[in-house]
Amino acid sequence: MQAPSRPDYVSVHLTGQQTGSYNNGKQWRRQSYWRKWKQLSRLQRSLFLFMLVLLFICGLASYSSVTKQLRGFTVREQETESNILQKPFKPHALPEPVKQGQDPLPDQLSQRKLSNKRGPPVRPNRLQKQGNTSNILSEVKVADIKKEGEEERVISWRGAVIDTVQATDGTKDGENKEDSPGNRNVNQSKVLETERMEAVREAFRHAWKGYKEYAWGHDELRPVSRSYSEWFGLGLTLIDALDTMWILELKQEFEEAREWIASELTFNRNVDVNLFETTIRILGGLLSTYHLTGDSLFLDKAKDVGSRLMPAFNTQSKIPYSDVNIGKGTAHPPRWTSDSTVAEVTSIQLEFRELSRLTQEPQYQAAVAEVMNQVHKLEGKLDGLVPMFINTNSGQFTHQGIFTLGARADSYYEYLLKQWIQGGKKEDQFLEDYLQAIEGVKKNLLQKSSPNGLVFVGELSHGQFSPKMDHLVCFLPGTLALGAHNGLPADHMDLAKELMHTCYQMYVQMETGLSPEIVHFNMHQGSIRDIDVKPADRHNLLRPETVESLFYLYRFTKDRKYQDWGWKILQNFNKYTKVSSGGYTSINNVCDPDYPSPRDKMESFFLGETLKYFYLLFSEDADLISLDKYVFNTEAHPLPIWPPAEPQPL
Ligand code: DMJ
Repeated sequence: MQAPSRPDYVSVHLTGQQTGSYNNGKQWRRQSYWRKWKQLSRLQRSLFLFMLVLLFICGLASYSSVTKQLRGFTVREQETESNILQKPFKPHALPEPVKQGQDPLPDQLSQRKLSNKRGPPVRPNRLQKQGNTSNILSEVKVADIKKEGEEERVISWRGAVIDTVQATDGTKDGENKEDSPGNRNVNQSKVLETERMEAVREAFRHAWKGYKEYAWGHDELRPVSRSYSEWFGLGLTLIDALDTMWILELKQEFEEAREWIASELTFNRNVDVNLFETTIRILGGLLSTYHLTGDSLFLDKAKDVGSRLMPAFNTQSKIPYSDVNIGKGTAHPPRWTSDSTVAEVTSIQLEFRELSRLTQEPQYQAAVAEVMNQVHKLEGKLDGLVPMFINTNSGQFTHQGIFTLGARADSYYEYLLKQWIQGGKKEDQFLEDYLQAIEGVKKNLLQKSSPNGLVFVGELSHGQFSPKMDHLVCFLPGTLALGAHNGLPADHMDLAKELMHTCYQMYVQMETGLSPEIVHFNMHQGSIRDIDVKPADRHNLLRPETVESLFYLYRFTKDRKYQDWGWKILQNFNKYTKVSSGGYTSINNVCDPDYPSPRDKMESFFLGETLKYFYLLFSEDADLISLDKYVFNTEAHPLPIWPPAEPQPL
């Protein structure tokens, strides 16, 4: 083959390595390119080099984005069943874009009004039937979650006191700037309402899937190990979740649970149960489900368990023991003390009072009223604030001088107000004790943090103030708002809003956007951040209190920022606590988004309370469990407010 005629290749022969035949070898070509390069002018060479550098930079930029994508794929491919915590989800398929004004779920919206009366749930569950639609919806939501989660990460590092809504809003409650989420038009609001309520139903279904598969009929799901734990051995989660399923219109799930109660549940068991926990979760859950459904099965079970709890009151002082054996009919205090917890003995009243009203048997109400009367008269309070322990022999407060609105005292205050509301606002003693206690909180426990002035409720120990606040205290904004709604002073609502803001900050200032169990507020001038968290307090148990308060605040103010705050919290529960095989788990470390460290437990109140309050928060229907007709017990089980004319059992 002849070499092509290229005059500048003549020099090829200078190498002395060519054989005369055509040679397109590398070296040959290199040399002729070099000759060509030398023949170019300086300007041409500079231009050429410039182009090369430009190409190199562009190449580098696109390389990094491609590798990022590739890395994403690899990670996703590696996500096997053994990956325990569900990672932020990327949608595989996007749904049709929603046109303006178009409702993506029209039939769902048209049937939005939910029944809270007796009878089966009225809304045919379209999404339940159409599994695909549901999946797509969930994908969109999780895509949003990812987006919003990322934004949040930017603003929510510890120390930065910024909440996105307020920072961009800057207006007072209810006054929203044009582009703020609070100023949605009617269509946007409906779409959001549907999407968010459906997201809660989806979360419930996911939690239920885990419970059903790995813990059916047992107390609590251990979602990570795909097993269960027993506390009382009474199907605690199943009973706690009953009315949530009814309210969320999860008919099939509800029917399965009802079937288990009808055929499997027996309280005739040789087992020690905690009086308070059994009352608020089981008795409360059965009573509220009876009211919502009208199904006498639940009332029969409520009577059964209620009567089996009564031996707890057989004490010298009539202050009940903490533990009862519901099979043997015996009761006792914990092994190490004859004390009971004040919150426990004063937060069983709504349920026992209702049991008396329904059965017309006065002993239940009489027993719990006796406790309230005694506590009302006791020495050792500080401006209406109560100590944390009470002795079952003497009937006196013990461990005096320590005051908190958190663990061991919290729901005492809640039940003062709620008993007053339940009984038709006639029992003045409850109101007086409640009002006095709130003044006591203001005087002794309320402080502001530094540098940003977050209002918080601390603790007092023998006159020494501690800026420690349990997440449990976040029930207080909701309770204060409920009181204001029922005619109590307007400044209760002001305080509710301030504390609500603080409770939300307890979430957004953490790296995961989830609150720890306990925080400490900084009070000294020159602090860099308002909130500190001790290593031992970094866990999150999927508790409901903040969501509960957001629900009350939204119902009474209609300020959508509360819904938006709740939405962010739900997204973070999905992001950091959802377990891929089903269920949600408590976590050990809200400060580590890379490894929140699952605790392998889904508390029953996640289904009984947290998800229920999320659903009610996102609903625009104020008649869905109207707060003028129902009062929620401390486990989020709605009990009816007694009709005014009805004769009381006592
Ligand atoms: C629930 O059992 C109740 O809300 C109780 O009053 C406090 N603790 C849990 C939820 O955090």
